[in-house]
Amino acid sequence: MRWYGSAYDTVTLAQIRQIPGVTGVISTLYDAAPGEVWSRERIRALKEEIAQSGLHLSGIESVNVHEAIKAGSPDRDRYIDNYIETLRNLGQEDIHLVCYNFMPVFDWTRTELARVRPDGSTVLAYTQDAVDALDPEKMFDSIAGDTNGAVMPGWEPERMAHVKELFEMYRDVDDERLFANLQYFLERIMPVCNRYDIRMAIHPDDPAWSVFGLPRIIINKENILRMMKMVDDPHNGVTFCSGSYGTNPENDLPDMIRSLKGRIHFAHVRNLKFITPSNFEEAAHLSSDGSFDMYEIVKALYEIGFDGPIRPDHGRMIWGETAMPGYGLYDRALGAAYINGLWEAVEKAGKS
Ligand code: DNO
Repeated sequence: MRWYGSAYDTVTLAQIRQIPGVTGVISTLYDAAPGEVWSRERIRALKEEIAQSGLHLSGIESVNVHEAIKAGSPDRDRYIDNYIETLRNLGQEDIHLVCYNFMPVFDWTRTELARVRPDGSTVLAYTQDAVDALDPEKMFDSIAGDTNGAVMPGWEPERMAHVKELFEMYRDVDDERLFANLQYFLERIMPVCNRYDIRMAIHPDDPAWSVFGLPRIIINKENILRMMKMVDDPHNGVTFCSGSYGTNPENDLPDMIRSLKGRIHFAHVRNLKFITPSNFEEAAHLSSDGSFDMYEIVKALYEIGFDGPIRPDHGRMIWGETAMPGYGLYDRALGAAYINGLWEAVEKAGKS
């Protein structure tokens, strides 16, 4: 399960501990700004707090990448040096998985955070027309009212206050330039990843296409394989997020998983329901509630010998819960139980 830390999450470690089959959490220092060095003391305190609840810290989501690195600004080396120091500190504290993304300006993008479904649950949703009609500077304000008081990952108010300047940084950055900036970053961090055996797991762009004209590259099989070859080291790997790659119905999810054998270090498993190809809403994890065949996704992960952490992803808001959109307890707990059920079924079918 993803857990944002006791200062930010409405869900407690004690609650997570009681979800059957959940043994660990993926967490972060949520208040650390991109570019900041994480101290060993703070990492250790997070680890110990989690261990005291009977769980373990399975990895970090996310150590965010400073915009100067993504945009390739002249001061990027300073921020890469800091990133390397954070990785070294994580490695020395025995943490070996780091999820990050390389999306310019906005992390994941949704146009509604609480669309009501027929059963009264609410979900996050995306409509391309709504994005096209929106001034990017207003994007933050348009979602800020709907967050149930939570700071949404990737949508920190301090960063969003500078959206205009952030856009300016990317004026000359196209997809090719973004690939080159990613390569530069990875080549610089691989030595520390090798030394401490840290698996870097890039999160896909969500949705898997350009929004507001910004470049976006981690969107399909071709690009992700290009990225794997560009820095051909097993520590350069991916977070396979079904809900993000799945935003583009042309992405064949089980096929993508099979093509990434050995390079998927972390899996986010969730379902989406398409209304039209560019209008989708999130769904319960079950295949029958959305558009994906979840059995085939889990089967593909099993068949490639995936051995990293797997977690339920965004859940619906149900049973009157108030929490960070997508990150309540109840529906994610149902998702965890379902994924465990699929895994058991696939495993036993494989042995029979
Ligand atoms: C949204 C998440 C993303 C993800 C980052 C990884 O709910 O999936 O914010 O954690 O893109 O860096």
